[in-house]
Amino acid sequence: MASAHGIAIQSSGTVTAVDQAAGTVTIDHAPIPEANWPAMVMGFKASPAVTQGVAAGDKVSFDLKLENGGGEVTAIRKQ
Ligand SMILES: [Cu+2]
Repeated sequence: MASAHGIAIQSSGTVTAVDQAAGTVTIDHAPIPEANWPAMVMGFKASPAVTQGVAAGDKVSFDLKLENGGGEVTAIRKQ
């Protein structure tokens, strides 16, 4: 099976939490077939610059760098 490690993808969802101090964002995201993930709520790494102005309840699309079963959100766009 091909590994999704390190690839950059786009997805969408609803933000459920932002923790700028911890550098995380939690998103109720759409299915991500590149990672074999169904729709789910999960936390991702995200720098404070990326989550600036983003709040729980925002519907967003986002760029995600997959890594080791998780990932880092590198851009967020409000819908
Ligand atoms: Cu997930």
